[in-house]
Amino acid sequence: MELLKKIETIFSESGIPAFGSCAFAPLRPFLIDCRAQQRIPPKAQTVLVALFPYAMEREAYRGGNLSRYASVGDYHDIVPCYLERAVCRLRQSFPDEQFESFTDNSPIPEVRAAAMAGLGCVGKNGLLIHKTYGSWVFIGEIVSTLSLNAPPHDIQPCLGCGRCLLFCPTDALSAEGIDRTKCMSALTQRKGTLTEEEAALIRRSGCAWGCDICQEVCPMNARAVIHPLPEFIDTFHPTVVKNSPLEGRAYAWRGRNVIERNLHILHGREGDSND
Ligand code: B12
Ligand code: SF4
Ligand code: SF4
Repeated sequence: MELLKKIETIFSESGIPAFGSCAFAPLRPFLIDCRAQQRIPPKAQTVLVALFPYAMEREAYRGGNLSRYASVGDYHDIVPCYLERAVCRLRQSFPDEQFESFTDNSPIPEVRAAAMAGLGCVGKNGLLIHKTYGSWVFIGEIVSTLSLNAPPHDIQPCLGCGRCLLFCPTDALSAEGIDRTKCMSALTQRKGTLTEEEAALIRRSGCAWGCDICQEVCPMNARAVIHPLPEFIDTFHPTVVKNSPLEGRAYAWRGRNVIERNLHILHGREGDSND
């Protein structure tokens, strides 16, 4: 308990607003096959999971053409700064232990890990829903050899109202989970030429990158506390136009062609010259 308190203090002093922990062993069968797996310490015992709220008030998105996660600076740049601050302090306090941080490009199935760390329930939309911030959080984690012997949390389901399934524009969600080939978020990130049907879906969504529908309709998000990290406030920009700088944005990783193809689908020639 003492140990957990100390770690909690380290996370909170690192500016991280929500923290939990779970054992590494039950996650092992679910690890995502990726290069970053090599960074997991061979004697990993614990996953320290952190949440990073990013949503602004609803009105702030009016007139924009980006999903909420893409409206703020790229979390692949921002979240690691927080995690590395915590890692530095952890290494000072526990010099004999190993700590490796990850976010998104991570072998850890982050929604599952966060739920097992007691940070919220898992929605039928496949997302982690925190009791204070709702699902508008990024997840990051530190895998460690430190042993906490924390009692495991059972994964809790959401309210189960089914609104996310009902409103998903492509029927990507079902009782079996998400069909990622159908998800609009994946569609906006796909390279190459889209079919007329796929282009029509993007046009209807009004979104040049990502999709928020299964979160917007979720009643568990209705009272989400809006308290984004300062770095997300500073980088908030809910609209992308042709020739917008890509650096530091979540839509940069697929290259300029993909985001500009989507803008062309959404705004036609007007989108092309809207700079
Ligand atoms: C690949 C990926 C995608 C793909 C595929 C999504 C998917 N869910 O498979 C695409 C491109 C579609 C995508 C879209 C989005 N993503 Co994404 N994605 C990932 C990534 C990199 C891996 C996901 C994965 O493969 N998980 C492993 C597979 C095997 O999990 P799974 O079998 O589906 O397991 C699920 C179920 O089994 C269920 N489950 C397990 N046990 C139980 C028990 C009960 C009782 C219940 C009910 C459910 C349940 O929960 C698990 C998690 O969803 C993660 C980061 C990571 N490393 O985890 C981010 C991540 C899940 N994405 C994230 C985000 C923000 C999004 C978008 C909201 C972005 C947007 N606005 O467009 C959308 C949301 C789409 C959706 N409804 O999921 C966040 C989610 C944060 C949160 N609050 O949960 C993550 C965690 C990234 C991060 N670091 O913050 N994503
Ligand atoms: S992000 Fe959009 S397309 Fe994907 S599951 Fe949610 S509502 Fe459906
Ligand atoms: S919309 Fe309903 S079913 Fe879907 S995640 Fe939210 S509470 Fe669960």
